[in-house]
Amino acid sequence: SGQYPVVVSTWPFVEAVRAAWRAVDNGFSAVDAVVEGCSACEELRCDGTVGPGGSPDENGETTIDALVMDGVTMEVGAVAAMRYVREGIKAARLVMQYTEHTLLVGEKASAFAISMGLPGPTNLSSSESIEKWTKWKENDCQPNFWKDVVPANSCGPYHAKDSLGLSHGLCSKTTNINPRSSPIGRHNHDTISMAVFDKMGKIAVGTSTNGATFKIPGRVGDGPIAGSSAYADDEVGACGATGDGDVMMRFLPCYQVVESMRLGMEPKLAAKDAMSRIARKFPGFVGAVFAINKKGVHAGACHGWTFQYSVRSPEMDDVKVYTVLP
Ligand code: SD4
Repeated sequence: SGQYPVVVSTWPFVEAVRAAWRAVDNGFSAVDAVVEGCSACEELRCDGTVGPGGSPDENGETTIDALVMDGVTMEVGAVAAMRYVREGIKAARLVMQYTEHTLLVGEKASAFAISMGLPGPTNLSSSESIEKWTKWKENDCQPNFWKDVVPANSCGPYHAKDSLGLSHGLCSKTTNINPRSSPIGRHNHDTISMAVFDKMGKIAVGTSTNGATFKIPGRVGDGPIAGSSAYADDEVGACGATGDGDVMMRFLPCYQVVESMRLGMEPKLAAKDAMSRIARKFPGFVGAVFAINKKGVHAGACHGWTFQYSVRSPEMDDVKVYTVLP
């Protein structure tokens, strides 16, 4: 019908939405269009943080978490902490399309992606990511993701090293471990999450991210978790999320949003409710979701920051960016 296709994305990732729009408008499926849109963001390195060369971990390495979900078949493909392969969303799609699995991780995810024809192994660092990491290491080296108590005989934040970069004995003490103030912010958020309704009204969602800046190596965020960073159900609608994935993945906010809409809640209320459930337990958390129902009604909600999401639908001439205040 006239209300489709529709593309929605976190943040003002206008080029990514245009790429997905071109795809659906040319008759591509929702899944194909989501892959096109998220790939565009990876190639453009949206905000300097999605895709290769984005936010490094404590060791200076950049990795990728990505997810694709088909809201008709409820099939999901995802990769987490993927190294050496630049095309996260395409790797996720390969998992969904060619395997019975849902999530592949780490080096084995890379090996799978490369075996299926994606370019690699390649270095995911960029001059920007190396510079960012070097500065962090040389200056404050503030451990972002450690609680203030670590076992006495452990190295704790193991990047706590001497001026030569060496850890010795039980590692030099870090004086200043911040209790968790959210390290995620507008310009180190690193995530595209996108929903597409194709011409037939079929829905797919996708996510691609480098995760959290200076994360502990091995950390996997909400990006590759269906129901957390994104969720779609053809009968109801879709949701995409961004923010502090370590907290958000405990609540599956996008699953929550879709289920609330299934019960008849308007997108705005469903989105707000998903945020406030998290905020009740973690008042300092930073995050946001967008929600869209089958009628094409969309809304956003956020906590701890101002959120923007982008939409392209048939009655618009171009992508429109919506701003949501906390
Ligand atoms: C993560 N959710 O890995 C991602 C990061 C993000 O806005 O979305 N930041 O936690």
